[in-house]
Amino acid sequence: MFETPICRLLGLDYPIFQGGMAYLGTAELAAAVSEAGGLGIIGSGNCGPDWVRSQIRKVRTKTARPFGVNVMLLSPFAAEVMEVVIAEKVPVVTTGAGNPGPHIPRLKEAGIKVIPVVAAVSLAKRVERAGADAVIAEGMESGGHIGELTTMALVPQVVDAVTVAVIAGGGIADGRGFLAALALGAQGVQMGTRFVCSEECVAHPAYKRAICEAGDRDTIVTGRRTGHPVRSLRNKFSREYERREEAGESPEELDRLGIGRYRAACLDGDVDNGTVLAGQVAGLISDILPAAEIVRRTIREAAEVAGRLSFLGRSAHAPTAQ
Ligand code: TUI
Repeated sequence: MFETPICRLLGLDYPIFQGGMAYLGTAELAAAVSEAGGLGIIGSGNCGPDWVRSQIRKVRTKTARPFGVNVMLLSPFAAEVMEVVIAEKVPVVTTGAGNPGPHIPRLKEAGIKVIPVVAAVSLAKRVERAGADAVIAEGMESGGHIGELTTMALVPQVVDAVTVAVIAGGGIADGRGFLAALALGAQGVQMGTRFVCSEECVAHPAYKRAICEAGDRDTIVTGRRTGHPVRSLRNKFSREYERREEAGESPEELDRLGIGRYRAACLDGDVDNGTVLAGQVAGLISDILPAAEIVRRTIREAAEVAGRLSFLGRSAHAPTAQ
């Protein structure tokens, strides 16, 4: 069920991508998602080429299914990580936080499927021209670095603007979101925050707990002044950052304030003084599940919703009695 063309293109059972999250998208999580029939993705973040190579090799010891590597283009190691993914011939590369255009020809020559994350129609068109195989249209509901548009507005506009497959990301954590994304014209979804709250994710237990306890209005966007808006859970640090941002502190000072905060939250569990990157769906998530169960449940729920909607559709079109 829900076998869309992207499944055949990439060799997936289900069109469910795991977001390529820095520190949290490790070999364990990526392998579990891929083994369950989705697309697991190693998040390279700001990590160096040796770490990425070792994670790629680790995934290959755990699963023979296709997987991906996310290259975060603001990373000082982005070019070196590109060399590693090419040398290792990973099946799929996704990119984030920038325009991967210049890298696309070499990735394609290596037989790698390239699927950039875009937050606007303009970049979607540019990467399609440069040879991207599909795009992930990520709305500002998502955690981490975000654009300006919501998923509901962005996805259909990207669908109309390109001919390659579109995967929807941002604001999706269950089968309802999955089916809504398909209704918008997407061929699949990317989920990040939902997979943070999986058993295989290496996030500190306090990080997962903070997401499970969050409500609908518990995320905040900071960093608009620095040019890199980031969504995270509201906490002591984000409030302090917001206060300093509103007081007009310089982007340099603000950038300095943020150094090491994400690592502190996700690896050391300092969820008060660290940055807990999470999407608006944090309020929808209240349990930690095996990654395979997240994939299965999403598909099962989507099938149930599709059944209900098709029934509604039939009654809407039925001729009225008398
Ligand atoms: O990249 C992400 N999410 C991330 S990256 C990250 S690490 C980071 N930390 C602090 C500041 C900045 C980054 C944490 N979370 N998602 C994919 C994504 N890409 N969202 C939005 C974009 C995006 C935005 C603008 C992609 C391209 C773009 O414009 C590029 C251009 O040149 O037009």
